[in-house]
Amino acid sequence: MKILLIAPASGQWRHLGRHWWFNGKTFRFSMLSLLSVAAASPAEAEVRILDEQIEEVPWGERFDLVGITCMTALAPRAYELAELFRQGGTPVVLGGMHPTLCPEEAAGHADAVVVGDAEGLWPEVIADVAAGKSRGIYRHGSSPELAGLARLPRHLLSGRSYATLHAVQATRGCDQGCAFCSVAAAHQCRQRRRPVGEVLEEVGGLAGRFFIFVDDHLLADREYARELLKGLRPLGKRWVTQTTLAITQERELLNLAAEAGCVGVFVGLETFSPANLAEVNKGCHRVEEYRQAVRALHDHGIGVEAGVVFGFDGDRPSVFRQTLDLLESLEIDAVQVSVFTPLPGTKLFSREQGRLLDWNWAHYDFHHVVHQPAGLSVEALQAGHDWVTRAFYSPLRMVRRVVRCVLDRRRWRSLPFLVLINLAYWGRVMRWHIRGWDPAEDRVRSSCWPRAIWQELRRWRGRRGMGGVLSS
Ligand code: B12
Ligand code: SF4
Repeated sequence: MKILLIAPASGQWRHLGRHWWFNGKTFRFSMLSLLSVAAASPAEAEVRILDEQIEEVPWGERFDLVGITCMTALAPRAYELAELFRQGGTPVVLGGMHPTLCPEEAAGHADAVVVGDAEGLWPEVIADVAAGKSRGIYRHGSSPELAGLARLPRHLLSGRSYATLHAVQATRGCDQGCAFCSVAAAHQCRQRRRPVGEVLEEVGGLAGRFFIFVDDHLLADREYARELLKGLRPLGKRWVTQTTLAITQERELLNLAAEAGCVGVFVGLETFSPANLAEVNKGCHRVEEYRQAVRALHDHGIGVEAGVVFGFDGDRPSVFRQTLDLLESLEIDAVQVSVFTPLPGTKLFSREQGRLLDWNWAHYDFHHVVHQPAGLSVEALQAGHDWVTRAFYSPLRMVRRVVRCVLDRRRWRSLPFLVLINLAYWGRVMRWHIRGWDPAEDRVRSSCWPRAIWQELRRWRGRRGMGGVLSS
């Protein structure tokens, strides 16, 4: 049986990997979703993985079954591909985050939909669909345990097109209940964990020194975290992950993480307003602790990529400049800027449906305004999001970050992470001509770059405009 597994890509992401410069490679590192589906496939199946960021769909070739994974922003492209294959007589199965959260919608475009993990359901789905007896939506009775997962067939991917094929997942889900988060919704605020021994065996078998934990909150369970970190220590690897700032409250854990080879973390700071955090039920972070937490991570040689979101009800035009200044003053190493987006299936979506301006899921990628903000115009929100992205990755600021890191011996370990990720985001700004302007100023003045450089130099020297939100 020939199975084609597709990771769709739309808009400017499609075929991005074909460019020889700024081709999005740094952001292509996981593919664990389809590798896991491939691993769960029957041994006799011939499986091929296709990534639309890199390759064209082989329309001329015949497959017995097509499986497509998708996040919300990629659902329209996934549905388009599904229609085309089904018109040609090939059955299609959909899975991944969006079909898990909107299974009825996805079922209208496919022969079968898998809700949640592929493991434990996929062989049955294949057999049913091949026999023309699909039950439509397939769900687990209860979420399966993560012990004994099959070995991932990483050889199905071409290493040249990815930053690394060494992505590993130790846990699934998150124990927090942030209202905007698809992970919280899909996993019902629960986290499942693989046996530490199996994770260590997988990591130990990876060639080279660097790998990525794609977990959403790797260090959520302290006991598990300690055991995992102690086991990682002798392997001498370097790795990055996502977590919350809670890790910085326990020195022992932070020391262990550093000794285990952690050189960078992504943390969703989201906003510098406590009221905004409360609006989305993000209870694991306190704004007044940001500064100390980031400092503690830096002191342990761990770089910090922060996620920030604009468009909360409390945000006004001044929020963009203020956030940029605070990110600088905290010495954040990299930032992922997002627009407030109620994703279908989340608590936020149920609450905010009445304020949605755009129902095209392709725009639910955190970079388009799809929701009516309370204190900003749609134009200002888009412009401010773009402007902060560009300004944070201006060459002047990037050089400053590198110099700061080089001057602090404790941070040297995280220097490669910092340089790589800054260049990657800068490349994105260049390739996609991200511009914007500061909504607190008039458009012409804020786009005048000699003036912007002059202001920056003044700010650098004076450290002005810190807003007084953070404790020192
Ligand atoms: C790694 C990652 C990325 C990586 C790589 C993604 C990739 N293609 O491999 C990168 C950096 C590229 C990325 C980018 C983005 N991401 Co992302 N990403 C993740 C992350 C952290 C882990 C995904 C992963 O590897 N999981 C491990 C695998 C094993 O688990 P899984 O995906 O759930 O797969 C299992 C099941 O779902 C099922 N399954 C999955 N697919 C299929 C298909 C079939 C046919 C079947 C049967 C079953 C099946 O079986 C699998 C095994 O059990 C998730 C968080 C998460 N927990 O999902 C966010 C996440 C998926 N990303 C998200 C977002 C929003 C984005 C961006 C839009 C962010 C941005 N602002 O730019 C971009 C989109 C880029 C684009 N347009 O293509 C959101 C999606 C929300 C939503 N509802 O759509 C998530 C959930 C993060 C979050 N907290 O909200 N991401
Ligand atoms: S802590 Fe992060 S992964 Fe967990 S629910 Fe909140 S946003 Fe989602």
